[in-house]
Parts: sequence; structure tokens; C-alpha cells
Amino acid sequence: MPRASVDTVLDKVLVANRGEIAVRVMRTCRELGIATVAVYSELDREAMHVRMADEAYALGGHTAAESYLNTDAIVAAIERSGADAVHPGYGFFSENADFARAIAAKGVTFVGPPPEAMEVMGDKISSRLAADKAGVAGVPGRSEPLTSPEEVVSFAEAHGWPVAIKAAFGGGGRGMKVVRSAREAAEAVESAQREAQAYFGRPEVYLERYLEWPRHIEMQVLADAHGNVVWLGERDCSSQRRHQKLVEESPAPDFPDDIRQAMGEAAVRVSAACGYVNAGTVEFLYEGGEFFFLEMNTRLQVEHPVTELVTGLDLVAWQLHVAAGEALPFGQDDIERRGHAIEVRINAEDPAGGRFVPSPGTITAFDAPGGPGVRLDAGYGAGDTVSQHYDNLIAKLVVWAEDRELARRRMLRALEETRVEGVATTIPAEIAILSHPDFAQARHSTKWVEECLDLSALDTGASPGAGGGAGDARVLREVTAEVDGRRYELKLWMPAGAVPVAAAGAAAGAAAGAARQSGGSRKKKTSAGHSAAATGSGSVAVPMQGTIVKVLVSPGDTVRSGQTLCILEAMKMENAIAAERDGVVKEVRVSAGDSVGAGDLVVVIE
Ligand code: MV4
Repeated sequence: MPRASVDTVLDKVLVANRGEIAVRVMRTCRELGIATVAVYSELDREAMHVRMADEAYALGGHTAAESYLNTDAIVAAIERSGADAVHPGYGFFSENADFARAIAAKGVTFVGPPPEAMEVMGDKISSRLAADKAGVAGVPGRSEPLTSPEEVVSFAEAHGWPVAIKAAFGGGGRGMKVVRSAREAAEAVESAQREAQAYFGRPEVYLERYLEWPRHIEMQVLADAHGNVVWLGERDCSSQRRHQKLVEESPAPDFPDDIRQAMGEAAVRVSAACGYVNAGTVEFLYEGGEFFFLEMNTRLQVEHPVTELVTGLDLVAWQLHVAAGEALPFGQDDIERRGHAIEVRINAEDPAGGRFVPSPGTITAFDAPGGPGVRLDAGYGAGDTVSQHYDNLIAKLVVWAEDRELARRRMLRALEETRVEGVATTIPAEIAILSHPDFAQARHSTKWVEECLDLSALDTGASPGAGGGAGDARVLREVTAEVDGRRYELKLWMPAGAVPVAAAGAAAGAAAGAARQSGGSRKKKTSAGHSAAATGSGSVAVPMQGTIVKVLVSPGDTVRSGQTLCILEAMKMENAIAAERDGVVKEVRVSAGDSVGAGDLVVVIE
């Protein structure tokens, strides 16, 4: 396939992103002979994507808003570097039509779709209508905004309970409410509208029938500016928690080829209907042999390597070729898919007890896995710091093998080779998922991790597990011992006071890193195992850092175990903080708008 001409059109690409995806994009640029430009925040001056780039420009600032979302600073870096294209990665500006227009106005190529396509797909109601016009059905529902709880009831009486209320201008599952009866409708509508306003700046919500046990299957497409659109195969992303994917694979297990073909053709029709150009992903829910359009992601996705390993195509290279105006030199019949690929996300989060609490800090050691069929896309190395200000994805581990079972075993092998110290990671949760018989036999769905997988006994190395009270924080110490000449690796959980700081291992490193990260201002918390669920008393604490968006009780109120006391917005989600026993509210220590840290006491019940 001819692919050498892109470097005559694009000399220099600025990557308006950070972490693993910026590194990923730069690798392909290097292979294509295109110079790379990094941009960086104050916290990322020494980051891997900066080290990797040919040149780099400071954006200033710490938060995303001050740096990677600062249009003026990025435009200034484009001008100073003389870059002739911008690759946005995912997140940040990748689906921002105004940014794409702003740089196009300067004669700079945006490595992404036309802004009009982003706009059609950016809004759930208009994307549903666009898919519908292309002959691709969404989940049965209504393609107009909801105005009253009565509409929920009349829709459910016609189509059956439960019903999903979704943000019209949202995506990714934030703000979705499931309503199971007429009596829940009013509160669900109010809550959905409030979340939609908080997250997306628009309160409009709409209705769909709620599918109880769907799989999330998405189709990769690639479109050029000459009217060619091809589909490259699906990814099954059903293993997720709180709408953050944990494991992705291709092909989807137990997915008949005639449905694959129909889904691929549907994805191509949706893409063509919105004038799409670039790599893109059309998401579907799949249940009972039927698939329904969910949304289209008009960017390169985190999980794109799964498709790369199965098709042998470099999606970033094809994004660049297409952005340079080349026609795709292959058609649908030329695309071959071979074997099975699985990806897991290694996040700096402590999955103990299924809580997935962010674990920012400095990575003190990072041993990468290797061997046959293993690819690691990392954005950090040993010595790098994961900041609480950005996404905490450290790396993606991707494997390929001839079939699913071989790929599953290869992934477990590679995960066991991987060693990350200094921060807690999702690796123990990934191992639990991959080694579970339900996953091995592909009986999982979008709700499986949250409803069926028991992560309560996970050995995350970051806490001593259940039972440790707040007062006896312990730290993990790993020791090698020989008994009769045989080598053993021992894990010891020592009382924190009994271990010298320098030898305290992963947990102490993580805590110290977190404290340094925030300039020492953040209150130091005990281990992640200390949460509302673990206290078992009338003292209700929040499990993670966030903002209180609503307080539902006042002193003197009688409450029952399980009743929601307040709503915490954290990790992009609203979390209900519930009472763990019946009683009377003695004290309410927070009000709406307060920032809280993990372990902060919010309500006292007597
Ligand atoms: C649904 C659904 C069931 N029925 N819509 C969540 C993410 C957002 N993009 C759409 N989501 C869902 N929409 C109807 N009508 C179940 C989900 C869902 C889900 C979808 C994809 C991946 C993971 C998920 C986890 C829980 C719920």
C-alpha cells in the first residue's frame, strides 16, 4: 500500500494532548518522517510526551483548563512551532468544533472530522435523528427533549418499564437515570436535568427504553475526504465500571458474523450520513441478537490498538494520510481481521473493595511486560508523577493471540509480569476480571463488573483490606526470604508507625506522592480501605475526593439504612452517599458546593 506521501504534505504535527495518547501519536509521526511538537502544563515539564517530542512549548498552568484546554496558549504554540497540523488525541479538544474551526482559520490541518460532523454527533438527540435518517435505529425512545415526569409514565405505559433518562447534550453515561416505576419519575427527571446542567451546561434530557443486560459493542470506521468509508471490525467494551472501560477486545465473543457485517454496514451508513472524515467509532448496545445505535465518537479512541492488532493497520497513520487529503488505497474487501486482541487499562487507582479510588503520586518503579504478542502503550515511566489534575491512565496493555482463550491467558501472563510501584493500580482488578469464569466464557455484560464481580478481597498492596480501623493504618512491605534454600516473596502489612518511612513501600510512596502533588495542602488521609462502607457506624464519610452537589437531610431527620444523605460529584459521576443504619441525623457537616476529601465525615447519625 502506498503510504509515503503524507510527509510531503505534513512536515510537523503538534499533538495537543498528553500522556499515553500523545506518545502514541508521536511514535507514528516519527515512523512517517513527520516532526513532532509537544505542549505541556507546568506539571508536565518533564513528562514522557515532552521527552519524546522533537520540540516542546510550555502552555503554563496546572489544571486542564489552564493548559491543555487553553485555546490561546495552544494556538500560540502552533504559531511559534510552525506546525502544519494538530492531532488532538482523545478528550481535551478532540471533539470541539470551535477549536477545529479556530485552527482551520489559520490554515492549519485538524487531524479529525469536519466540525459539522462533530456537531451532529455531539448531541444525542441530533445524532439519534441522523442515525435514524441513515436507516440505523437507536434504542426505542423519543427524539425530543422531555418536559415532565408524566411523559416518562406515558412512555413507559406504552413501551414498558424500566425507562432510561439521558442527557441530550451529554455522553459517556454521565447523567443517565434508570426509572423503574411511576413513583420514581419526578425525582429522576429532576436529578437527570441537574446532572445534565452540571456536566454539559444544558439541562435537556430525553427518554429511551432501558435495556437490562446489554453488551457494549462499538464499530471502528475509517473515512477519507473522497467519499470512501470502511469498517474495520468491532470492539466489545462491556467490562466497565462507572462508565470507565476496563477491558476491551476484538472480535466480540459470541457475536455472529452476519450481525458483525450488518453492524459494520450500519456504522458506515451513519458515518457517510454526517459527512465523516477520519477514524471514528459508532457505539451500539447489543442485546437479544439486536443492536441499537447509541452514539458516535468522532475521535481516535483509547481502545483503538485492539483494532490495530487484529487488522494490522496503524490507525494514527491512516488518520494522518486522510488528513493530508489522500484517498484510502484499500476497500472493504481488502480488510482482513485475524486472531484476537485484548486491551486493559492500567490506571493509577486503588480498586480495593471495588471502589477504584484515584491514587495519584510518583511511580517509583515500572517493569514493563514483554514477550510474544504484547504491546504496552504507556504515558509514564519510573520517576514520573501521576497528577490528580489529569486522567490517571498510566498505560494500556494490549495483547494479540490466535484466539480468545490464548489471548486471555497471554494477558494474564503479561499482567503478572507488570510491576508498578509508588501508586496503586487497577492491575489486580484486571487480573480478577480476566481470570473469572464468567469472563472466560464471555457471560459478561455492561453491568457485570459492578453487579457480579466481587472485588472485596482484592490484594491491591495499598491497604490491609477490610477490618483495619481508621486508627491502625498499615503499610505494605515486601521482603524476600529464603527458607531451606527456597526463595519466598513475603508481603507484610506493618503498622505504619513501626516501619521506617524509607522502607515503607508502595503505600507510603503513594501517600507521600499525593501529598507532594498538591503542594502539601491536601489533607492526608488514611488508607483507601477507610470509607463510608467500612465504618459501619453512624459516622458517614465520603469514599473519595469531590464536591457535594446536594444535601438531602437536616439535623433531626429520621433516616433509614440505605437512604441517600447527600450527593457527591466525583470522578465525573454523581455518587449517592447513603446511611448505613437507621437513626436520627445529629450533625450535617457539609453543604452544597463544599469540596471534600476521601474519608471526610459528612453526616453523623445517632
Ligand atoms: C443505555 C443502557 C441501557 N438502555 N441505554 C451508558 C453509557 C452511555 N453512552 C449509554 N449507556 C447506557 N445506555 C439504554 N436505553 C445501558 C447503558 C450502560 C452502558 C452502556 C455502554 C457501556 C457501559 C454501560 C454501563 C452501564 C449502562
